Amino acid sequence: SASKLLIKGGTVVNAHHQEIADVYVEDGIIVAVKPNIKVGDDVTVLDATGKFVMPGGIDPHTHLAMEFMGTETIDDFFSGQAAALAGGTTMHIDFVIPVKGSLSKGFEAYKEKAKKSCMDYGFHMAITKWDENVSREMEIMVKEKGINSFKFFMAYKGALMINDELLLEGLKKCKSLGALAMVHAENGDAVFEGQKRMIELGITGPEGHALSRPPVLEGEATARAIRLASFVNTPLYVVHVMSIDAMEEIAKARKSGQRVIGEPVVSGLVLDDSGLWDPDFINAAKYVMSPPIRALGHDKALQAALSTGNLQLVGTDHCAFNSTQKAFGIDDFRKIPNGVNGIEERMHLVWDTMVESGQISVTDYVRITSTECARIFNMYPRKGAILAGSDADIIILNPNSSFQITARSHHSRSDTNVYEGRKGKGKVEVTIAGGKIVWENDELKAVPGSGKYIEMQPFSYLFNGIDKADAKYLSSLQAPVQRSKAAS
Ligand code: DUC
Ligand code: ZN
Ligand code: ZN
Ligand code: ZN
Repeated sequence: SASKLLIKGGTVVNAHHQEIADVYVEDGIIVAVKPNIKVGDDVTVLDATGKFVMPGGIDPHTHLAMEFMGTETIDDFFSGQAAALAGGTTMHIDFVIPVKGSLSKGFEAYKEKAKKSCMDYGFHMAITKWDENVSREMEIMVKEKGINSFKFFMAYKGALMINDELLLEGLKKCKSLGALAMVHAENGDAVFEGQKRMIELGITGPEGHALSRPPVLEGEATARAIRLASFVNTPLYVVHVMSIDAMEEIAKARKSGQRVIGEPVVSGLVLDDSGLWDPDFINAAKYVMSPPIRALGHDKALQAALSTGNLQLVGTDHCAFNSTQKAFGIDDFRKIPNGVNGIEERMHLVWDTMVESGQISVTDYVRITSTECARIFNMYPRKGAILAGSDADIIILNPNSSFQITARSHHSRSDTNVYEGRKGKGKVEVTIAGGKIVWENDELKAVPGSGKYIEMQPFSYLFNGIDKADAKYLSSLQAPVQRSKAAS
């Protein structure tokens, strides 16, 4: 029956180890991983000889069915996840946006949107303002709702942005709850100024988007967030690291021992900003995301940082819009909905760019596309591993086959694709989610409602020893110096 599966003869890859072995799955769980497993004829057998058997991808950063910039992202929890499965990703973590300032209402709204899920998912929570109620609700989210990460926006002035005072409050609250603080790091005041400058110069097209918010603004905000997290002594996760400037701040902080995680996204790793100068508006507008895709050179530097361990895992920021939505900004780049696709393309593009090119090993590939995400958000080894007892979220990748990307055949609802025409080596031939074959022979069998909500517990490994460091700091504070009140 479909609930019993044997994957035979492949190279089974985990983040620290690879070996030729069989993988036996029953009722959605991996039961055994060892050579020469014998089974009865009620078991579906997949031959993986010459192929890699790896944990399904986990995308730490997506926006499905999100209301944003006067519209809603074109992929919902079904189409976005279907696209994910076709590209070898079996879980994602999406950002809940509060409703009318209420985290609980936002959470309920997202649980409702996610009812059509065809793969497992988890949630981060975006914090877009600060008051006592938000602080109280953060506690409920962590203790009762399975959320262990909160994202703060240092950009989007007048909409989502919070200032340093509130960011500090948020960092302290995250620390007390054992939740991971995440930041969108761009200097929002300076971006606002940069945008005005472009419009005054008459630069209203998509290229104005990149010119108005250069890497220096990402570097500044990244450095500031890192220092504030150091002051509070709590771990920090920097989402969508797009520039050398931001990456170098993260590398420096990590070298000094600070617990900072840097997440590059696929668009930043494999694209450069040249598309934004395309004379065709839609061709250019499809590349508009924030922070912007950078000039040639940043891409290669971010790849190198991933390979040396200065950056830790790869997301997508999948936030897809179609041409009609992108056209909202035809007269003013500030009105172009920000976001690019990637949930379907991530596993292939990272394989081709990083493994096929020889920059990283296959075990490293598993770490940066799956295991590290599971560890950071406290889901390991249920997720991110091919071990007895882990969820049966598995892909079979053929390194000798090839992929080709086009909007004509992708599974996203968008009519464009920022990776249009890309080809590469390595193809996900089979995707197994929750023990079921959902992608095989280029055929998708995504079942709405089959995805589960994965609750994530606080105090991941990033918090180990934080209290000791605090105690050391406190004990190092000397008694106040006693000074005589009389003037001498
Ligand atoms: N950047 C995007 O491009 N889209 C969604 C939100 C964000 O920060
Ligand atoms: Zn082993
Ligand atoms: Zn962001
Ligand atoms: Zn995002």
